[in-house]
Amino acid sequence: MSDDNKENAGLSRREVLTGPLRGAALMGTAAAVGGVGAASLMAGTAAAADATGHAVVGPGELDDYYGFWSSGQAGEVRIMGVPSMRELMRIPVFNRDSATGWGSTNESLKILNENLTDETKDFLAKSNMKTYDNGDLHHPHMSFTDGTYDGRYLFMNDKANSRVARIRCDVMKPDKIIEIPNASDIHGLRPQKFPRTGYVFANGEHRIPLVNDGTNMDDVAGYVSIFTAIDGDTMEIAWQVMVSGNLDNVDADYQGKYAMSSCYNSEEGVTLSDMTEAEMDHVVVFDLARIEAAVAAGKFEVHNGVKVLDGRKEAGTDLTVYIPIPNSPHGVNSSPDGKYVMINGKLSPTVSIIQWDKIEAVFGGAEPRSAVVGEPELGLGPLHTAFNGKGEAYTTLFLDSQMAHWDIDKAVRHYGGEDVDYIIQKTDVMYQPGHNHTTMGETKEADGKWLISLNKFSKDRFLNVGPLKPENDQLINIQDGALEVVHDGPTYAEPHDCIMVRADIVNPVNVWQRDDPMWADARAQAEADGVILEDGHDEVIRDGNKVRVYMYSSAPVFSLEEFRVKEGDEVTVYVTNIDDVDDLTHGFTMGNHGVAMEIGPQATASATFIATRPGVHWFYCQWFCHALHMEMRGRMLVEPA
Ligand code: RUQ
Ligand code: CUA
Repeated sequence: MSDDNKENAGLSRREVLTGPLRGAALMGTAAAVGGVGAASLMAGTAAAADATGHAVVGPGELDDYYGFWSSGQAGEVRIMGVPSMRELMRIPVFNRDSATGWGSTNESLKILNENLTDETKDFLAKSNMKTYDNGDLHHPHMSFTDGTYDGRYLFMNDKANSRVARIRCDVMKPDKIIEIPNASDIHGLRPQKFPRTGYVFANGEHRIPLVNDGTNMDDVAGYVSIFTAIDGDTMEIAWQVMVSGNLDNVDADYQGKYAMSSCYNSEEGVTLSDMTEAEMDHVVVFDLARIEAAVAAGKFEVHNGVKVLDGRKEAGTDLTVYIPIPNSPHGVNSSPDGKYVMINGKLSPTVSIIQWDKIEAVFGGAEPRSAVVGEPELGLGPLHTAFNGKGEAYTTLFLDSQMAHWDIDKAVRHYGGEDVDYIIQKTDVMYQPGHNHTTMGETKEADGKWLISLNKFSKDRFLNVGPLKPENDQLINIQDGALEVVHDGPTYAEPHDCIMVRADIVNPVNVWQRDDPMWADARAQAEADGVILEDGHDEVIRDGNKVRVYMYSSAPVFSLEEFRVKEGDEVTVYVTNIDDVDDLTHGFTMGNHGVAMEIGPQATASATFIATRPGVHWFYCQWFCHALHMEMRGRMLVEPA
């Protein structure tokens, strides 16, 4: 691979095959491309549909969209190609990962642990845990500028351990993970759309005592849920607001004025029958300017270092308004024209259409339901709504296992008393859809090309794999007004939500920059030890019983073929990959020590372990890198104490 690249003077094979030189290059590399026909290689990248409507992205062709899929309780983000639905990459975030060493390298542990609360650090230490091993990642969303994706970051929640993470889109790795104090179990998460992100809004779902230290556990009425605004640039918490009801999902408007969250359990009960008693629950609207003014005026209490304001219903402050919505609303989805926000009924067969520009009047004292301008009845179990940018919406019906396609304007007119039918069509999806999404559908650039249905059950659709069945993702072509399922494929737990982003917006690098902040600590330590990481030199530094082993990798060798330590030493191995070739990732696995790490081209990675096992231990490269990859190994010799 490296040789091909060098031969073509820095052009990747793809550039050669699709660029002006392709004729000549194809002749030269015909043997290398093997069974793939030259015609298909030259066919360009546009995804088309074949005669039966199936999405066609031929071998070697690129997709039109990046899909960023969550994975629920698996804790990672997955990058998909849309419309081919090929899984392109997995990004470990809240989980631990054997291939990349996420959760065991020093670099990843720093990101996972440095922004946890002191209580959590204490809990982990007392539980003998290096970090949390699990996460529940529901909602991945990209940063926005001026109402559309800007390709800078992805943000996502962890419901399991009340965290919010950020992924850098240049390298597709997390760079910040923060715990949200005072809140319990972050569920809904959305970035501010306008003027930019700006804030990232995060819903603490479960109500807990505001100072949750065991002093008032039985005072259920005193529990609160907490809405958090995070500064997306610094990943610091800007402010929090106490709210009535259980915060579920959230979205922002296109003017930068409001965020809105759905709440179930307006009853504020703790049992299922308490929680579903009332006919109406509500959404809560946050007025960003009024909240910022209250922060500036000092109208907050500080808890765990965070400014907390009171936006509960009974507090009667001007920070929030509550709009009644039928029983247990769930998804909150702003329409791309900026006019409306859809509140999906869940236990009610309706979607409530709220008009953003009627909200200011509600803050001024108007009847809260006056902001509701439509309430179409769509079917059983509406959970989430997506848009085609042409005034039409698609709503998942969990209980009916259907997707309802409807006309927004007609639904509003129907609510106003006109006799119009707003349902355009419905199609079956298999089975029990939760989230859906359209290409660019949560931005002002919604393009109406593809719709995905993320189905919670697959039942008998695939070969039986035992009691635990996969879920089912279905891709639906919505380009010609039809609703045609063109892909139907199993997925592992649990692609809860996703976004689909036009490929030109996302521009990751191929090779790391040597001065990347990811390994700033390793660089600082190396400098203190008189080692220059990129110099291509190796060194073993002893510092009491701490041993720091610096080496570099260049296919197919590690610069050190052996190093010696003593039983009981704390060993840190730093590996710098000095190869600067696309796709030339090395690994470092220390046999029988639970240590493995990925080292991308031009990256440095490190891991620390205690050498308790006298004897010979082989380390090896676990990312296939060269014809002599198997030979890429060396020995750690641990002398008995
Ligand atoms: S919520 S299935 Cu966790 Cu995204 Cu609606
Ligand atoms: Cu280096 Cu395999």
